Amino acid sequence: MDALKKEYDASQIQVLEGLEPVRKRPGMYIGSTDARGLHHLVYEVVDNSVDEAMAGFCDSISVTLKCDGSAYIEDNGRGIPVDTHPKVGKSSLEVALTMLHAGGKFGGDGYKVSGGLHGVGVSVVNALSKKLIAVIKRNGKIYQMSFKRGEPEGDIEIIGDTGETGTAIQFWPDDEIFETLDFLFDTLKARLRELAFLNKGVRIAINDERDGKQSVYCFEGGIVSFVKYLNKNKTTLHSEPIYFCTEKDTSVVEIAMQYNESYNENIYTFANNIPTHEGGSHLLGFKSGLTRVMNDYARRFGIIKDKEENLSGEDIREGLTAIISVKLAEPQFEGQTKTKLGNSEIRPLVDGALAAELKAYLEENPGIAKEILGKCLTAKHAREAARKARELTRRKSALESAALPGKLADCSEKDADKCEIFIVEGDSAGGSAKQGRDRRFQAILPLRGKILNVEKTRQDRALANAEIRAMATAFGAGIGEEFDVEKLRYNRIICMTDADVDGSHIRILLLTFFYRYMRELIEAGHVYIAQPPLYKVAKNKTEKYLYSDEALEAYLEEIGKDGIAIQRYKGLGEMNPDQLWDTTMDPDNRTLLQVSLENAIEAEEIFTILMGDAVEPRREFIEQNAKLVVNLDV
Ligand code: 0RA
Repeated sequence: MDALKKEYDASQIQVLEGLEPVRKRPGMYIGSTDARGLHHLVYEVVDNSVDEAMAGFCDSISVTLKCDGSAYIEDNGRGIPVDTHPKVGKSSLEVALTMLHAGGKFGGDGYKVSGGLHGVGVSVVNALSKKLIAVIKRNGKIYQMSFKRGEPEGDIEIIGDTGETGTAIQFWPDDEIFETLDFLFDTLKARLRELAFLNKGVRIAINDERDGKQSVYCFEGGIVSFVKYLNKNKTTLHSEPIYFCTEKDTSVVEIAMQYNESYNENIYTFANNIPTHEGGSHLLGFKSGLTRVMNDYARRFGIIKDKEENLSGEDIREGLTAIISVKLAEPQFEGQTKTKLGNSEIRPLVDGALAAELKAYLEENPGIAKEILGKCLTAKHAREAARKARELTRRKSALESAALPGKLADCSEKDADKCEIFIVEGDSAGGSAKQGRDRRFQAILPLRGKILNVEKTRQDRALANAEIRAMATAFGAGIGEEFDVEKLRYNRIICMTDADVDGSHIRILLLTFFYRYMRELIEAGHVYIAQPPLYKVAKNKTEKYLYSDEALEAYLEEIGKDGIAIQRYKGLGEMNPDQLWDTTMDPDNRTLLQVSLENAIEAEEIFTILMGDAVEPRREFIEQNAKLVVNLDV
């Protein structure tokens, strides 16, 4: 990373303005003031520490969640400078913490690679904290300075001597700004692990003093370890990922890739450690280079015949897991969510580097090359079959004037925003649901038997499956590559399954199907899980439904155990239509869980664990599958 090292002094910090705008419009600087924004505060500080690591001055970062609600982030970098800033006459530390900086953290070429999500710097964290304490070890001394809602509480002080260097920032997020102050260990952990993968050799620890949970990450293999981690529950085609790192001018391109036997493409891209969900120039370069080199090789060795068409990009990426990580001086983030890398010079750089490296790899490993290309060829044939199957479906439905599935009980309302569809397992529960529903806006689609496990099925067979076709036609938004969320006929898709192990299995099969074939459905928050009651407790003339074992216990505690009758519901079918409406379907009474996709890497892991070949991790997971969902009253 030598290309990125730059000498730095305080005068290179570009000063712009005070922090009032941050407190006035926090969303502009950290995206939102909900849980997501709250966690961004931690990321912002950590990103600064990671920048120190990228510049080669820091190899250990720790995050501690304190019992008093604060977050404490410490690193062993050079320490934020404390010398007097020539232009402002204040310490650089005070400037860094109380002033907003132009176009990213530091202007000019003072400090080139900047990670922070919005590149806004620690001053934003300070502005949005009711209290912040910075402790700097530098020049043989320990300095400390405290702030309240962004304002200094006194001068910078020397509080001791030290032979070490580093920065420690402790902050208490402001309850006047944030809707929630609860840091989530798992959320932070996932991002810190990602950062540790992306920055090899940097030790990143998280320690939750509220409940004693802790994790430490340090990966000597960097993104090679990342790819192995992503493939850990899969069968791979070659034991070591293909890896290379290329530097040009001030840019660095690092790629690790490994094929597995699954049918999924699993590529994650980053620019300066920031996930680029919308892709961009680095991803385009990767794809074009990959497609060209694979086709060239396949032609040269007669794997595809002269008269045959080329392999498509999708054929080549089936079963491919890859990490593309670029680091560059001035990243341009574009797209709707500002997660698309715009820098056009990166595309040829990635394309060229990948082409050269991969070509050499294939030539040196002819056995692996043959395996990979054999898989690409199978994918090509399956895709051709799938296309035929899709065309058949489309022609057929055109003939039948886009007939809805026979077992769908549709609603009368046509405005998707008002409509919901219950996916119900089995005919008997389907019957109760059909009778109990409000037919104006609630549709019911009963599914028969087990849903196909799409994780183990190629697309052509999945698309031929009757239950899958019924869902696709009922939703009306297409499937797979053609899925278009705008065409959805119901904006709430509600999985209503029994509250037992079978029910949860069916639910996971459904979610897997949505995730693989209609991912936007989940991303846009259209998928929900109904919560049927587990118990009915009757005493004298009162009846009460309870939705969990804890709720049952608490209730029994409250009313006493004399003269009561407890009914345990094993399935939806045991409830009559009125009961099903009252407890599970009535928007005024029910609780729905909304399925969310916060972290794609974790979701990927979950679906692989659940639906892949290994049995034990699956059993463990199903028992606590609530991890996938967040509670939300609708
Ligand atoms: C500006 C300049 C230098 C380091 C930093 C900022 C810095 C900021 C943070 C925030 C958290 N940890 C940090 N570590 C370092 C370089 C100073 C030099 O040239 O010695």
